[in-house]
Amino acid sequence: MSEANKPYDALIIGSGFGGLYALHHLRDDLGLNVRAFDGAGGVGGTWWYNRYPGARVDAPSSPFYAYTFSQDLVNEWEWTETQTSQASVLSYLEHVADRFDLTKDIQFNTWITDARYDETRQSWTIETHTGEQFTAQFLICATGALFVANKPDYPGIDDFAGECYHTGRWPHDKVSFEGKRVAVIGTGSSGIQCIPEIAKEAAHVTVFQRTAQYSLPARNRPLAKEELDQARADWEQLRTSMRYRGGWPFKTSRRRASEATPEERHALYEQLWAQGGIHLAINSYAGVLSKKALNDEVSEFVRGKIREIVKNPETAEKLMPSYYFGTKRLILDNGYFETYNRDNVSLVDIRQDPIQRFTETSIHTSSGEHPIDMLVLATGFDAVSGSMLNLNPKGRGGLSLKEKWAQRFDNYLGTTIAGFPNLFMIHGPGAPGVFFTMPLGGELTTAWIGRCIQHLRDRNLGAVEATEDAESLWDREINSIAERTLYPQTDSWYMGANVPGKPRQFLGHLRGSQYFDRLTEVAEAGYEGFAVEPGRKA
Ligand code: N01
Repeated sequence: MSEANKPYDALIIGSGFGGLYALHHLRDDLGLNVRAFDGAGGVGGTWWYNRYPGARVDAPSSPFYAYTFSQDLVNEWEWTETQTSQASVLSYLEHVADRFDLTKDIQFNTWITDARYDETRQSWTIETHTGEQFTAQFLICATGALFVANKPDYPGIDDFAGECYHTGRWPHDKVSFEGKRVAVIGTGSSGIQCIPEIAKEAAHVTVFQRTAQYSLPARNRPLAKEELDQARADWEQLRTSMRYRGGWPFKTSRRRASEATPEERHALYEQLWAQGGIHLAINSYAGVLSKKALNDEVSEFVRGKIREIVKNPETAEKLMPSYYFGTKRLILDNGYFETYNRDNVSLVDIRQDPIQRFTETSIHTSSGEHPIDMLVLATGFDAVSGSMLNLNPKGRGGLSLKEKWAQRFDNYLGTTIAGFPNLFMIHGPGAPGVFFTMPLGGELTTAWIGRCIQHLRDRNLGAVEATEDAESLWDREINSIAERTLYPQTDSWYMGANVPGKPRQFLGHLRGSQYFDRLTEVAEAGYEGFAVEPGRKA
């Protein structure tokens, strides 16, 4: 029997952290017949594509940005730095794929061009770019929260004749910057990670900045053997802490700002800045992301640090962020602001001096022409909803996801969608996604999906589908959490504000631990908010 004609229980799209674990759990723990697909030539998802120089996990990661489910895996993998590099995460995922014998069930270099639900057969059929079809009762979309590249459409940009790379689609062959005049557009995590590395080699780097950013020193360093051994010894307890502390094993501060003097607060900010990582955001005082006055104080502290680091006062002023600290993804850098002290780096604030057009060899802004040899687009992604819309599955009655999500990304629990029975998303809109450690978040979501599938199988049920009422209540639930914070007041990819024309909606669940409690409650209440259908095949 050809692979395409085999009867599958579940099909998985994507082989990043989410898809790999889904394959392992559904196949090896639940005994389902599963096949996975990936458009890339290997496993890794985000880590397969984002190979730009300086790419690292944007959190104090090792050994926590990793799978938690296997103590043996934890014991055998040697993390070497506190802020893991892309190459290291990718090697780890390749190791996981080998160790759990996952690769044999993944079809690489395969784009899924269509996915349709058959109401009579209660199953999904997907089609690949070569015309092969596969059918299964369940479709698991591990398509990636940060996958679809956001590319600016400045007049003439396609006329540019030099090398052009998007950070999220970086080539596998080495890119040389030597002797080149490089333009970088975008100063999110990707831009801020790659600019210092490109500047070390290029003749000149011109950064085109739309929004000045808060970025904190990563203070990346070698991970001591004793630290790693301690984490291994305490793994079960750390894993539980991560589950109940928003994805990381660190305690967040409950200190009250009102109980400290301004001088004491400043001294604490200094100490946390020196410590590096995300400590300034999570370990200063309670409410940095919800109380304006406190947020203003922390914002001003970081602006002061930028002024201290950047020697040219005019450049420093252009680098002053003005949105609420932490309401865009916090960035950890390795010498970003220091890079502006180099002679071969200059900064264009495109809010003051907008990009007007491209030519074959240059970028024109309102103040003049910038001749360049290479263009690096660090302009981010159509985040969270983009990869699902790219797949555009067709659900009940042929309803396409593009139609369903034309105005709002309605879903239930960030993982299911009314009108799309038996389809599950990992890290969909409304799930904690980047607000939790993504590998662990993927494991917990997959465990819930597996439990739901088992529930159906044990009862000979053929389909499970979120109700529209449950979607509305869910939408209110996650938005009411976001509205208690300063996040919705900032234009960010969290709000869909980075992509022209995208509906404005908060795209994540801010309380990951509470979210996973909700998933358990829903399951224990007999899958509250879902309609089920008896199986028709038996
Ligand atoms: O993308 P971004 P990113 N003209 O959207 C600018 C994760 N990540 O790839 O702020 C000019 O953050 C845009 O400007 P503005 C991480 O979660 C993870 O850097 O919208 N500029 C911004 O400066 C991160 O948050 C790791 O005004 C334009 C930049 O481009 C997420 O990926 C490592 C523009 C885009 O910043 C995305 O980061 C790196 C235009 N038309 C990233 N359009 C890991 O650790 C956009 N910009 C896994």
